[in-house]
This record gives sequence, structure tokens and C-alpha cells, in this order.
Amino acid sequence: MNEKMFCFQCQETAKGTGCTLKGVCGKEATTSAMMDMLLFSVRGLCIATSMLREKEIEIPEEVDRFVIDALFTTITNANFDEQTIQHKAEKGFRLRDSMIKEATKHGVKVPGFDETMYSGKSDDFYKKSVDVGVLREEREDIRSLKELIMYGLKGISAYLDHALNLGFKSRESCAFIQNTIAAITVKDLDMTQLIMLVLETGSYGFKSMELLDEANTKTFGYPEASYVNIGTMKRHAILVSGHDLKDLEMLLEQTKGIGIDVYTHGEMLPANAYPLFKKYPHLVGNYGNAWWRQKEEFEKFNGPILMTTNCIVPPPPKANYVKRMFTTNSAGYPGCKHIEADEKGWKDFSDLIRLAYICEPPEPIDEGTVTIGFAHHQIIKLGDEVLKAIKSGKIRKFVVMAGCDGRMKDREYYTEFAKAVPDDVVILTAGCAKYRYNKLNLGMIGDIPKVLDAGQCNDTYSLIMTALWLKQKLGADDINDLPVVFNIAWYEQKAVIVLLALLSLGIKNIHIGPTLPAFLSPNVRKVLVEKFNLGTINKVDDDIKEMLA
Ligand code: SF4
Ligand code: SF3
Repeated sequence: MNEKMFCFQCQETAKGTGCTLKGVCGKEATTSAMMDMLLFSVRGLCIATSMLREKEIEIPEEVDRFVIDALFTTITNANFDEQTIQHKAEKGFRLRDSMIKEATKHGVKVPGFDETMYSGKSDDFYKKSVDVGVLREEREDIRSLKELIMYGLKGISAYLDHALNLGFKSRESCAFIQNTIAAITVKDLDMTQLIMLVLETGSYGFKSMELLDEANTKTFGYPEASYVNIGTMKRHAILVSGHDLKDLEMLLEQTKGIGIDVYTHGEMLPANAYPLFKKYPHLVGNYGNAWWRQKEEFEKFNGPILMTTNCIVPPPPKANYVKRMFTTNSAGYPGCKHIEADEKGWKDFSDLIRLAYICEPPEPIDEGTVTIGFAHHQIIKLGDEVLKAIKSGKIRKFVVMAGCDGRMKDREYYTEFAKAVPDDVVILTAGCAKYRYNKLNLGMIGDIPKVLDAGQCNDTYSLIMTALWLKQKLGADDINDLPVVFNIAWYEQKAVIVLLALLSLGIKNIHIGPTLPAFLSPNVRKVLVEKFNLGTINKVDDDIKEMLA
């Protein structure tokens, strides 16, 4: 056996079954081992904190933050920096030990599992990692459901992290994450119990998106329908990618009036629709497309790039932009400077600013504009028009095409699907999936754009709110009776939590693609198909007929 690692958490996993030598994403086997150790330390820590919580003993804020960061760090394409991940695992064991000590102080005995007793040091981590990865659970169906829950919790953690950076915290969600990790580690849960936990994870996913929506809109205002420039200007510039709006705000403040432009990239595009960001004239537009095209686009951008979250594509060895790339939050890449926040959450971006002055301005790769800003508040503002269009038959259906983009060729399906959507059907989108069709100028239905972009993947919350608003206005008894269908593209674990959130709301007939997750065992797939009519995608023509009938 040549296997050096095992990871099957994303859509691009090798052969549709699992990466065993090196990640298709570029993750090295040794980095994967360190991530397994990090999650191992988190499991031990969560066993201790869940017992403390049972006794109503307060868990330090540092522990909640650590668990969120650790889970986010292991999301696909977030962090490739093995040394950083090792340090995080070491910290995980330290925190675990201090929580166990705290438990002992309160007369609580933490049971002896490998997760709570392992005492190896970092030079033992690679050896130990062999026993603690995904395959430690031998029962395929149980493993499948436990990993489904873990991936959902990773997605929740990412959203909680952005909310936390804006000062919005949910202790309840932190407790749920830690109690759930403890439960799936130590309890002998059967399939039925695990499926219940999958749905509960989904409902916490919904809550985390709601919290992030609250954090973003209370801080930056309600997104407004906006045209965003996708061309380039002539000045030196900095590019900001990822999901974290707080980072963008700090960077815009530090680059005010100094002759530097700022562009968004990838999942940061929706920032351009928030009223607060419109107040910065040097936020000049969006550069490029979805994450997987960053190799060519970052070369051409010429200036410094800030990665606030996933998705990072490992730069090729000769890439000219490695020295221009910076990471922050849970993101990391070896050789790229990581920018930490101070104790008040402030980040110093002066290294990027200095570098921007000596870099050439960006090379143009697009021109014109894209239309964004159709989060729930904006759609509900258009309410009467939307309802009139539905009643007059101008809008017959809505198709939710949220989720991720990816590099595989079969994702051309989504471009073809969007092109084939009839003129009386509105596409509701969020996440980086939209880059497959958001520059196609698919037209308008009256005054309503045919593609309504709500924002980032977490803004699927807005699409759900739009569906619930329609349910109320159209007097439907059940969300499944609405003229709304779901054709979701997935890639990483944020899309997993989006899917679980939809399932937890009782939404049925969701299609996910381009393939079903490798981590769903045949039996688990069967349950999801039987219980929720979960489907995948086929040929565009057939799907258009079936979904939009
Ligand atoms: Fe493979 Fe995806 Fe895991 Fe990367 S994240 S190692 S591509 S399954
Ligand atoms: Fe995209 Fe990574 Fe998932 Fe936030 S940025 S949706 S793939």
C-alpha cells in the first residue's frame, strides 16, 4: 500500500473517492497529517469542554476562538502552512490539558480516551497521525455521517469566525460545535441518531449564516443593487480576496487618500454592494474571477494580494506573485507573510502598502460591469415588482444556483445551464458559483435582472429569506410548494453547511453537483435520496426540462 494520507472532504477529491498520495488541491501528505493531528487535539479539547459545560462551568473565550480557527484552518484551500498547523495542534493539546485540569479542580473526571490522554510531542506527530485520521472509524456508514457532521461544523466555524471579527459572537453555537464533536468522538451513536445530528448541524448552519448576515449588515449597511466595475484603473493597487469584510474595511481605512486603489477578488466581490464600502472612492472594482483562476490572474494583477480566507491555489514554483501574496485569519501559505491582528483586532497592512508603491498597476483582463447586491433586503424592496411579475406570468420560476466554483471541466454545465434557463425564470445565486455565468449579460425580466446575486456563499441565507418571504406573500403552506428549485454547485465545506442548512429547513428536491460527495457512503446517499429527494445533475437539456417544468 502506497497510501500516505486520506482526505475526501471536497468535490475534487482524487478519482472521486479520496486523495491518498497528495491532495488534488495541492495539500502535501505531511500537511494532511498535521491537520489530522490538529483535529485530534480539538476532539480531546471538546471532550473536556463538553463535560465542563454539563456542569455549567464557563469556557474561556480563547478556547471557543481556538476551536473555530482550528476547524477553519482545515477547510479545503485555507491553509497550506504545515508549521503553523503544527503549532496550532500543539496549542490544542495545551488547551486540552488546561481544560482537563480545570475539570479535575471542579471534581469532574474526564474519561481516558486516546484523544484525552495522548502526550506525544511534535516530533511524534507524523507517526501518531496514522491512527487518528478519517479512516480511524472503520464502519463506513458511521464514518460517512460523522464526517458529514464535521464538514458542516467546519463551514459553521468559517462563518462564525467572520462574525467574531466584527464583534458578533454566539456562545450557543460554540457550545454546539464542541458538544457535537465530543458526542461523535465518544458516544456510540447509530445511523438514526447521527442523521438527527446532521440536521441539527444544518440548523446551526442556518443560525451561523444569520449571525454573519446580522454582523455584516449592522456594520456595513444593507447591500444595494449595484453595478461593479470589472476593468482596471491606472494606479498602483492591492487585491483583496476571500470572505472577511472586516479586513477589507481595515485595508480601505489604511489606504485612504494615498494614491493606491483597492480591488476585490473572488468571494470579496459582494463587498462592493455595501453602503459603507461605497464611501471609499479608491475601492475601484472587482478583478478576475473565481478562486481557481488565481494563478493567471494574480500574475497579471502585479500588485500585493491579501488572502483573507480560502480558497488559495498553491502558486506554481516560478510564479512571480508569491512574494506579493499575504495571508491573514485562518488562511496560510508557506513563504507568504501572515498578518496577525493585535489584541484589539487591528491589523497593520503597511507591508502591503509599501509593496504596492513599487509594483506596476494591474493589467486589464475584463471590461464593463457586473450587477450585484440582491441580498434579501434589496429583493424585498423590489417586492411589489417581483410579485406583479409572478402574478402576470412574467416570472414563472426561480432557480437557486448558489455554491462554489471549481476547476473541473464538467462545471461548464453551470454556464450552459444558465444560458439555457428560459426567459421567464430568475436565477438566484450566491457564492463563487456565479462566476460561471455572471458576465454573460443574461438580460432582464422587465426591470428585474435575470441573475440576482445575493453575495457570498454565506448569503445563501438571503436566498432562504427570499424564499420564506415568497412563501408568505404567495400564501404557500410549505416551502416546497413554491416555484423555487435548487441546483447547487458544491466544492468545499462551506457548501456542505449550506446544503445541510437547506435540508434542516425541510427543503426537498435539491440537486447538487457536479458530483455527489465521495464522503457519502452508498447507504447514506440512499437515506438522503429517500428522505430528501436529494439529486445530482445530468444533461443540461434534461435538467432544464425536469427542474423547470
Ligand atoms: Fe483532496 Fe479535497 Fe482533501 Fe484537498 S481537500 S486533499 S483535494 S479531498
Ligand atoms: Fe468559493 Fe472557495 Fe466555496 Fe465561498 S471561495 S464558495 S469555493
